[in-house]
Amino acid sequence: MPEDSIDHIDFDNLRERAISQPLVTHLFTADPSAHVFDGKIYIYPSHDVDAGIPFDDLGSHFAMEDYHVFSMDNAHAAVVDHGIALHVRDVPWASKQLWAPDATEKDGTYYLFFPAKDHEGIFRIGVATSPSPTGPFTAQPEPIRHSFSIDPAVFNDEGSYYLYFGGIWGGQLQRWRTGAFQAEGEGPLVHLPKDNEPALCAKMARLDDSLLEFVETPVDVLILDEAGKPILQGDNERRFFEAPWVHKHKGTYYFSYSTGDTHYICYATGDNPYGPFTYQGRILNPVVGWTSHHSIVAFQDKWYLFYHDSSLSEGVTHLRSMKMTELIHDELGRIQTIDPYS
Ligand code: FUB
Repeated sequence: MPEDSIDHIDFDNLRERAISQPLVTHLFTADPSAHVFDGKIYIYPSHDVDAGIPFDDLGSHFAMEDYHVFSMDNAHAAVVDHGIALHVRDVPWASKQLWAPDATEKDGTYYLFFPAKDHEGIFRIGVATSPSPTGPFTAQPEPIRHSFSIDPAVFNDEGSYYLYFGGIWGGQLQRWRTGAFQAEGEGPLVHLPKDNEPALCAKMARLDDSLLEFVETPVDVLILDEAGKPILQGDNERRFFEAPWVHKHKGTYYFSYSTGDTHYICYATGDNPYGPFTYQGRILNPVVGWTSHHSIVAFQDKWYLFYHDSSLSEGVTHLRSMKMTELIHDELGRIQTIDPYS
């Protein structure tokens, strides 16, 4: 929901109509990536702060400096804040803007994947490791080789690990169309495809055994329409903007993502982790706040959507609160669209 429309919102009424409440209120948290490790839910969100930087289309106001990890013993349990898990000052290659992270586990080591701007102002993706799911995490001295842009999401497909990433506008994905970073040109629309051209795709690559490197050059995550044609850049209500996520349900791979300036979380399905994926529909209608970003996780016998909104901060786009609600796949595998306010 755009920031200029919040003047008319009755926030008391909106908070009453919300289908779920913030999981924590002592911090602002966003972009929640949830996983189940050893029978508990762990959440890896961004930690939103107000750095006094004005709103712009490049997301400069998202000036986050650290990550906290949260856990829940079950889907209804109290949320525990495990404190600072990683700070930007402890990441040698990074300068600022710790945006949406994700995590995974392999052989007893936990891996936190995170984007940040390097010392040249270019978004890269780093990895930090810990023997505990709650950290503290130790960052690798360099970002992942050949990584770029934002919003890493790691998907463990029965022991093969894939990293999905990317985001347009402030996430800089459009600046990598030639394979090298194009620094010249102002504003978020520079270097984007034309409206009648295929949309810019999220990227993905399989990780090597160490989970610290790609084994391949990142490839496009193609989203096709019902006729088998690539979704176009001008199709703002369906094209990829940011926040990729993959889950697998009954053998089908679900690629979900945010449409950014139209504020939907949508999904597409495929029969393998590389896609292509065919557009299916909306998972989440717009929340209060400009961004929408989610994760989807199975816990015990249910599926949950983790998401965020800005209702607690009364519409401040960069002060968001993570939430969760049940997500339903129907008998045909379609995801029921969720309305965040009833
Ligand atoms: O939290 C900063 C950015 O906002 C994320 O990386 C995007 O997905 C959007 O939620």
